[in-house]
Amino acid sequence: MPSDELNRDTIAAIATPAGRGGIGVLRISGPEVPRIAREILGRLPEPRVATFASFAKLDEGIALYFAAPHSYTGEPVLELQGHGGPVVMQALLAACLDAGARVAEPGEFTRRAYLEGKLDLAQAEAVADLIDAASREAARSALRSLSGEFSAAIGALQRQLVELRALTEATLDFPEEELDVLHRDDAAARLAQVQHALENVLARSRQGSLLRSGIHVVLAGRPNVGKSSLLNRLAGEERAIVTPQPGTTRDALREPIQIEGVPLVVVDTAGLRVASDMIERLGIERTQRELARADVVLAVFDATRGRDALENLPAGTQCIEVYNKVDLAPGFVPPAGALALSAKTGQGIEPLRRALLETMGWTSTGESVFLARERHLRALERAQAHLAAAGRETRRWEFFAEELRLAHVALGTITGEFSADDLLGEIFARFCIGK
Ligand SMILES: Nc1nc2c(ncn2[C@@H]2O[C@H](COP(=O)(O)OP(=O)(O)OP(=O)(O)O)[C@@H](O)[C@H]2O)c(=O)[nH]1
Ligand SMILES: [Mg+2]
Repeated sequence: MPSDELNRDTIAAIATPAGRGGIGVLRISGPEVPRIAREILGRLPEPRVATFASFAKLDEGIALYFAAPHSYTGEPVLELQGHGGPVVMQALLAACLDAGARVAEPGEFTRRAYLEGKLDLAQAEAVADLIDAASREAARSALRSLSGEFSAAIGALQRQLVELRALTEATLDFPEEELDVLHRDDAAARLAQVQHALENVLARSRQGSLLRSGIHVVLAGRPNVGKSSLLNRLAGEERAIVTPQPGTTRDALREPIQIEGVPLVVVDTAGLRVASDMIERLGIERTQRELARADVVLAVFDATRGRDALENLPAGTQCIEVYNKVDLAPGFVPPAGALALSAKTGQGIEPLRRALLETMGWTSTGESVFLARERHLRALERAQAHLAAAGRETRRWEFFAEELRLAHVALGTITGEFSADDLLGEIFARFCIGK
């Protein structure tokens, strides 16, 4: 269970973004909230009832009081919805600080919610992921994690492990030969079941992690092959300058796009050739840097000219070859594995979008995906390794049971059942203030 942080202060923060707004929300949480509420509002509002009040004569608006434990943090919470001007909100925050609260750190409200057992760690992370979601698909997955679907899947795996451990430990107490043989078959079958279930969770998590990260796709090719035109086509907007003159693009231009809700960043670059001037030379150096960082390279060729030699494509990076301007090359057949398209007419763009998703490892299985973080993937992989090790220990039950326990612990780090304090610091520091 999460460790408790005793002697909690009362924390306050402006929960709405900085600047002007129709409403500004100030949030306070902690043991001193009832007293501070009386000081600022003149009384403690009835819990969960929207109450119109004057806020320390600085503003007036709706006060909402949540008594512990029925609040976001599990502590007494007061939310003041006032007029969202920066001066008013700051003055109101100052009044709360004068009354004894301190300014909340990023993510501190959610951290308390976690410490109070309102959310587990995976759910707390989902709060930040929902706020930061780069696409609707990502938001939907984050909400699923927030509502506990991911944690429930982890919990189900853990229950299976506990059962198998209990059975095994019972066998340890009765080491008769017959029982041992019986258990060996049963244990192997049950272990295979857990492994299968874990693989399913891992696959769905790997898929979901794509929704978070935003894969970098870099367009590369000789000048004038139509890289910028292709970027514009994929973005659905005229973002990059296109001219018939080779060497138009000098700077790397990044454009966030979505394909089936999967976010990616497409980078247009200066065409690769021997530079004709210093600006172009610098541009081409940038292209090389972008290429070195790319998750996927789109090597663009001109279908009317065929394949150019493209040096310096990073080895080991996934690459899709496309032949552009097929509208000018009727009957053109691309080499095996390459795509033919026209940035001008849009012909062949759909297959390219599908190829991009496929190269990234996205498959629309129809099954819901988990918006997993790198941390979750590592933990699932650790659990997987321990289960594999258990599979090799069906003659030494102590070791078998120990591997199951280690797999259980690895899974427990996802929900925070087993967690280190530095991990908590790292996770919550990336939240926004007031959350
Ligand atoms: N017919 C036809 N013309 C195209 C197509 N794609 C691009 N072009 C034309 O080819 C020329 C170069 O296009 P750009 O998109 O600027 O090419 P680029 O690869 O970005 O060129 P640099 O920035 O100079 O490296 C422009 O005149 C475009 O209109 C296409 O699919 N069909
Ligand atoms: Mg260009």
